[in-house]
Amino acid sequence: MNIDEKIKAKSVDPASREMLQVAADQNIETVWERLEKQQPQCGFGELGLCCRICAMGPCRIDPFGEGAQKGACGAGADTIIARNLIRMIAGGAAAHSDHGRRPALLLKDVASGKNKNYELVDVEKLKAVAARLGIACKGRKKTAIAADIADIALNDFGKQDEETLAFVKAYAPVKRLARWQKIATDLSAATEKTIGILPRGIDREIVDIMHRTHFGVDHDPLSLIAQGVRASIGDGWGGSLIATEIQDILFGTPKIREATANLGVLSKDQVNIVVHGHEPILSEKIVEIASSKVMEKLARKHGAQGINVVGMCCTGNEVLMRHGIPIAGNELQQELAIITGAVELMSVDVQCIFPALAELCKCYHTHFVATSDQAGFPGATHIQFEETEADQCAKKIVTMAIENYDNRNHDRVYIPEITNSAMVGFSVEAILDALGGTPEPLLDAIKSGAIKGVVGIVGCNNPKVTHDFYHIELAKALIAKDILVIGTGCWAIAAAKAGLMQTETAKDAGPGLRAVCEALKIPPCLHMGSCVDCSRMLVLAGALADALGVDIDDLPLVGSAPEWLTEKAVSIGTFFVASGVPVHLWPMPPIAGGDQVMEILTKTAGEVFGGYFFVEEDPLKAADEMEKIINKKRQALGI
Ligand code: BF8
Repeated sequence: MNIDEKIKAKSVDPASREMLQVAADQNIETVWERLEKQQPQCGFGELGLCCRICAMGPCRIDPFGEGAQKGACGAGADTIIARNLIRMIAGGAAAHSDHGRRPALLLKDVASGKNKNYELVDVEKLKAVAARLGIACKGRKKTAIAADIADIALNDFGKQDEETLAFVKAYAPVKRLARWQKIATDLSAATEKTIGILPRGIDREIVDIMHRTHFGVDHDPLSLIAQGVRASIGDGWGGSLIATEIQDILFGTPKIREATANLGVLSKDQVNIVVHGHEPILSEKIVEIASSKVMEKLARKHGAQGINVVGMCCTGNEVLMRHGIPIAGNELQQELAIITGAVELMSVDVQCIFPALAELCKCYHTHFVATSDQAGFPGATHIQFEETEADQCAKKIVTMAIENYDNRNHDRVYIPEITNSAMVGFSVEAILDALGGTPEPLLDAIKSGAIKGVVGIVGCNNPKVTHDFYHIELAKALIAKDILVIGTGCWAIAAAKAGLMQTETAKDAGPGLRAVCEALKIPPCLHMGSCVDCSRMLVLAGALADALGVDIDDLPLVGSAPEWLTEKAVSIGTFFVASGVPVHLWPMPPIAGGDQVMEILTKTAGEVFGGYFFVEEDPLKAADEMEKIINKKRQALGI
């Protein structure tokens, strides 16, 4: 297929390029065209200088110092920027943590016997989580242990006392916990105002942000950002971690396995069902029901060769990690999957789902099915998912997809024949297994310099950046420098599609990393899961820090969100920084209009937490900067 040069600039992914060409030929609009129509975008908004918090607004600050320097209430640039920024953190932390609440509630219902649609699949994980939380296991039924875990998790959401979250205390490394306490004490003494860093209730910290950013409450950039940090810790070491750990108990802890990635996983002659969004509770059932003999028979009756369930975004990552379900693509490919004309049904739950899909699906035979009470899509078919009727709901969805195969216009189908294989499933447990049960071999490789350090890459696609370009170039540059790359979310999907998660890719790594990968038979880029699974990276960092008797910020670790888009990514970046990890970002977040906010996030944070933000547009320069940081940390550790 001949691809226009303009399309090549939109994505480096060959399958996406083909589908963008198909879309252009059919005159179908995608996110790229819609973004183009938004140009030029508001310069005040880009710098973070627009305030819409009260009805005197919208107010804006003139970045050139000539016009207004204060909003109508008197709020200056840094107050406005800090308020806007922490509202982003609140949005991100709320999305992750509310996701975590669902499996916690489900665990409680499974434990009590109220929900018989699900089971406690991973008893080993159940006991490991219980041990962390100090719950006795000996001689007790697994349902009793599960009930205790669920109670502790649910209590962490709505706690009203000043005590730190149970999950934070159980999982954060000892030195980091003490550091957070000391930071709060020092900041409070310096400002003569009580500033907290350790999160109380997960929900409470989010409400606190909404309260203090309300008109006329907190105007101090430092205490505003400190609250953002507090809520982000409640997300990373609280809500997200609860999601990961309890989903592992309910659905199994990911193990290393082979899988396939990119739009070519859609099938020409099977019923294609795409599961898209973030919460795996329904998609687990869709995968199970779709693989049943009854459904297979029904699909054949309708002329299909079977049923092909594939994933998109993080719901896709969840079923990829646990079952090896092929992944069709990352965030910027959600529309492209529909444009293949081969999708009978796309089932969505929550987060990162374009509302444009509902209209787009009407141009094809595709059923667009929304399932969450929290996510309405005008134009979608809504099939309400209730956990207590999960089997029935999944049957209804799978049957609907099969029956829709009759309506497929085979002449209109275009599936790019492009896929790549990937080794996935690198939970902390799977990594430790691959290392022989302890982190020692990884630590030895780091100490010897075979692996110089580890970079965790997370986050999204953003049409302001050529799709997947930054993700791939950065990862390639890092592995060539003997830096192990781990990551989640849309980065992980980009890396899988680009072949960076194959053991053979070790040949493109530096000699040290290559030798380690070949000895352990692992790729140089490790898929650690969905975005809530950033908690897996925190747990790994914590385990390494504890094993060395140091704090996380002593370790040669760096984070990056190189094509970030969502508020969740802002929360993730912030909890990495709070945990002691320097974090690279691109595109530029909306903070550049405030000198004080910039200073706090790029410098003061480093002095206080050991982690800080830096921004770089060029992936090779970003990789150089990361190597510098890693070398500095190595030097300080004396390795
Ligand atoms: O949670 S990486 S675009 S899909 S926010 Fe969304 Fe960003 Fe993708 Fe998963 Ni994460």
